[in-house]
Amino acid sequence: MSLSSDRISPSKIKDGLHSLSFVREVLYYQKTESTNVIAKNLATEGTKEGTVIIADEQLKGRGRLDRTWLSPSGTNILMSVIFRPELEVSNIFSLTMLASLAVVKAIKETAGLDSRIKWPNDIYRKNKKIGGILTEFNADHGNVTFVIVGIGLNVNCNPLLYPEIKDSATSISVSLGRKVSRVTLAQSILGHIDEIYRMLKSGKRREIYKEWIGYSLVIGRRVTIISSEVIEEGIVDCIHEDGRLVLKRDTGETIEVLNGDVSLRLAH
Ligand code: BTX
Repeated sequence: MSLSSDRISPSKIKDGLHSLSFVREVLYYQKTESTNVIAKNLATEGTKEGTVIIADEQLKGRGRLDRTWLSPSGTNILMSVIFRPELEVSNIFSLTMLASLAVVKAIKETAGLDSRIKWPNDIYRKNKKIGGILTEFNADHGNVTFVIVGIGLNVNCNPLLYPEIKDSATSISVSLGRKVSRVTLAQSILGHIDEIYRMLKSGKRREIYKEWIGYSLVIGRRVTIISSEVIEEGIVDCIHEDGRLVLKRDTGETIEVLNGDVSLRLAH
């Protein structure tokens, strides 16, 4: 596939999305600080849900806890979506679930590859990170006013070029041995977002959760969880619908780890 055929443009993306009720507008930036920052600013100004911001390059791509999201220009999917769900803050994890499920399904649909979800927000291919979700929100009296779901997916990049992630990351093209169309992938992700969001709005949160949990990389696995200064080790017993992870320590005692300031490593 030539690079020019993989250029992202709003019209190319929107062309394949006629039947989607959710996607209202696609905004494209060749280079920006972070699509999540743009989306947050737009949402604060009142921009409607279904607005999608896509960039070819981010100067300050962000992960959780102010970490950096790396992505060479013009190779990957860097996308943020504005939602205005009728949701209590305690259910905000539903949007992270929705996005990770949409990404896993799109990878399968477009590239034929299996991937899994590593709680709380990462997409893994075998034991390497291929994508991540950054969910940020604004609330008023316990009710969500908007949610920004940022999606970073390694599509055609070679993670070996970045010393920081060369051992821990992979991409679709590395897994597949050939490049794939970012436009097709982005359309597929948005298609699945549309479908899953409709399920969420019609009260099918439990069904989304059940499907999401089926893709979990960590359930039943021995893990080390680093949460702030505290390190916990044990077997992942379950993950609740609201994102709480239940870890069984070797003593048999179970503890809950909340979504948020938690990173998780698979133990050897
Ligand atoms: P995270 O905090 O789980 O992951 C960030 C960590 O992942 C980094 O500290 C680094 O170790 C590693 N990492 C950085 N870049 C990559 C990469 N390309 N592939 C694999 N591993 C990497 C995950 O945060 C959430 C990332 C969301 C990114 C999207 S891109 C569009 C939107 N805009 C924005 O600024 N962020 C989101």
